[in-house]
Parts: sequence; C-alpha cells; structure tokens
Amino acid sequence: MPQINFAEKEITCKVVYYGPGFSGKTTNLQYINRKLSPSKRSELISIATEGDRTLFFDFLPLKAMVINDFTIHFQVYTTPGQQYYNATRKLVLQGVDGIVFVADSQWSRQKDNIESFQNMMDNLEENEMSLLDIPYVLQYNKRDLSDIAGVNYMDFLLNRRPRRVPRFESIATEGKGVFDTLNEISRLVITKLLKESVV
Ligand SMILES: Nc1nc2c(ncn2[C@@H]2O[C@H](COP(=O)(O)OP(=O)(O)OP(=O)(O)O)[C@@H](O)[C@H]2O)c(=O)[nH]1
Ligand SMILES: [Mg+2]
Repeated sequence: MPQINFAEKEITCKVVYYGPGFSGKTTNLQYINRKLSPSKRSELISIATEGDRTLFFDFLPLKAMVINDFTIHFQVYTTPGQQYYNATRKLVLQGVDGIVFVADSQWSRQKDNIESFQNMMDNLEENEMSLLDIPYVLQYNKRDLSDIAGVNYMDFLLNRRPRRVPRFESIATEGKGVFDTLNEISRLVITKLLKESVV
C-alpha cells in the first residue's frame, strides 16, 4: 500500500529486492546509488552488515517523478538472503508495492533460487498479501559467469507461477540490466497507482 500525503501531494511507494543470499541485491542498490544524480536520491543506507553480507536491510530513497501534481517517491529496500534472517525478510515485505526478485544464474544456485522464491510467497501470505496482486519482475543476475543456466530454463523454474512477468538478464557488478529492472518495476507500480485512481 503506498503512503499518500494529500496535503503535500506526495506518494511513497515501497520496492523490495528479494532473492537468495549472495545473488546481488545489495550490488544493484549500490550501482543505482552511484549512478543517480544527487537530486534524484538520498544516500544509500545499509543497516548492519558483516563483510558484504546484509544482516538487516539496505534502504535507498529515490525521488521519481511528478504525475498529476503528485510527487512519487520510491523507497527501495533489499532483504538479507541468508536463511536464518527470515523474520527480517518478512518484516521488510510489509506494505510492499513492487518486488524485484534477484536470482543467481549459476547452475549451483538454482535450488536456492527456487527456495527463496517459495519463501517469498510464504512470507507474503503470512503478511496477508499475494504475488497475484503485487507488481513484480525477475532479474537473472551474474550473467558474466561461465557456469550459468540458460534463461529459458530459469524461466521454466521461476517464471511460470503464479504468473509470467518481465525478466531481465543482468551483471549487477557492471550495472548491466540494473536500470532496465528498476525502470520496469517503477513503471508497473505507477501503472497500478493510475489504474486504481490513486493519482
Ligand atoms: N560475477 C558477478 N558477481 C556479482 C554480480 N553481482 C553481484 N556479484 C557479487 O556477488 C557477491 C554478493 O553480492 P551482494 O550484492 O552482496 O549479494 P546480496 O544478494 O545482497 O547478498 P545478501 O545480503 O547476503 O543476501 C558480491 O561479491 C558481489 O560483488 C554479477 O553480476 N557478477
Ligand atoms: Mg545484501
């Protein structure tokens, strides 16, 4: 549910990057943070990290655009992928307006991708939400590595249920595919706001 401030004519939408540990969620946000002009963003905040693992979440506030006099803000979060941080993942999903599921393309990580996707659906359900109602896209990351699954196979694993959605190949460390992914989820979230006559 977006937060709407009618007095200030501002709408704040929440986008969450979800996926297994080490798939590249934080790397996406770091790249976005580096490339966006300071007028479009505040600083990336990483709450608790150990080495390069996210222990709580990353948070990047973005100013997106003005539609019908309303300024749309995006608050972009990542979840910690490591298995034992499920309570945090569930918390970060609360009130989510759009999701980017970052999958690791390596063959050895396909089982983790599937488990994480299922874990995301379970956590949404426990928060009384469903992927059927929430805009989401898939990102198949680490396409630069050699031992990776084909995109059609990854579609077969991840992009059939509960529905087929846009998916992007990426190399987050080089920024490839990072903004394609962010632009598409933003577009889907804003389209939903317009459809529901929020703006
Ligand atoms: N080769 C390659 N490495 C990548 C790519 N994207 C991220 N990495 C590396 O993968 C590692 C994990 O990236 P993170 O962005 O920290 O992963 P995460 O999904 O935030 O991990 P958690 O916070 O533990 O859930 C880092 O060493 C990154 O540099 C990519 O496209 N290609
Ligand atoms: Mg992280």
